[in-house]
Amino acid sequence: MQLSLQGKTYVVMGVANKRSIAWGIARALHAAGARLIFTYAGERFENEVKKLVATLEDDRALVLPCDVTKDDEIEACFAQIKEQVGVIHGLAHCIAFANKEHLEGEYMNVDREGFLLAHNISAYSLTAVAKAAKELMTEGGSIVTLTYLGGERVVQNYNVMGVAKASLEASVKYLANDLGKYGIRVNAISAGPIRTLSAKGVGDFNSILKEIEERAPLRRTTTQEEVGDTALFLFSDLSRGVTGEIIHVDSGYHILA
Ligand code: NDP
Ligand code: N5H
Repeated sequence: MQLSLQGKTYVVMGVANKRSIAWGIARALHAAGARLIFTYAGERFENEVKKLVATLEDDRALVLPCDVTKDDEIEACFAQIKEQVGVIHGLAHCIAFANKEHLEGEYMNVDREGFLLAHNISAYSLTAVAKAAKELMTEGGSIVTLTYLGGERVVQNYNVMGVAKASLEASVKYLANDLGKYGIRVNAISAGPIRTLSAKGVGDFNSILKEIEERAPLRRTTTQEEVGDTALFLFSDLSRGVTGEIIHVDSGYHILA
């Protein structure tokens, strides 16, 4: 059965290029007939995002700037969305950032500024955009964010991002509790490693992928399509009883010792 999200509108935050997990989610939502609104952080990727969105050939799609470190940009972005579409039914938060030098060596080497930057962009931003999105989710809604196993366990080099993901996962639960009374659900997908722009330059990504292929129960690495399809489930009524949940889409790797 093909799920239909005909007549529903979703905000997708965090497409940088065609490899982005956000783009996998967007394709799944688009295939189900949803209307999509894309947000991007800086001018750096504006053209890339606009080019990609054009390939959807959907003239209802919108592309708006939204740097999540700036309250005024979040406010302006959701004011635009309100003006142009009114009601939204869901939001995909696919955003994270930490300084490269804090993603190697010992966690302890992070400084105050780097710690706060990672938490600001990768964790607080979910709460900031959930607050803004709530106002437009007048028919109920579903918010989905992305996390990684390194938020639950120590994974070499993930460091400050792991601490930020732990905060993000706790935020999912507190937000789910706050927003449940408005019919808004909040969940996270904990994805297995996928080669994206963020993962680029990460030392030894090949050996991380090889370990998954050799040891994960499903003996293969995670794809954008697998994450996209789980997001589609979380955005649809099929998951109407699910909130505050962290769903692992990682070939089962997280169950291993
Ligand atoms: P991408 O590099 O494709 O996406 C990261 C996105 O974060 C970019 O689109 C970037 O926007 C956005 N971003 C960074 N800073 C800001 C900001 N200040 N305001 C708004 N957006 C910002 O990588 P992924 O698709 O891999 O990452 C998406 C999510 O998935 C992240 O939360 C990541 O932690 C998570 N994840 C990734 C895994 C993987 O293996 N790839 C595994 C598990 C989780 P811009 O390009 O416009 O700067
Ligand atoms: C254990 C690992 C490998 C080591 C850690 C990787 C952490 C990655 C997450 C963050 C988001 C990467 C990051 O911030 C990179 C930036 O410093 C530099 N890159 C950029 O600025 C690019 C151009 C833009 C688009 O990136 C962002 N984020 O804006 C984890 C891996 C096995 C899995 C993984 C890669 C997880 C994850 O959370 O992404």
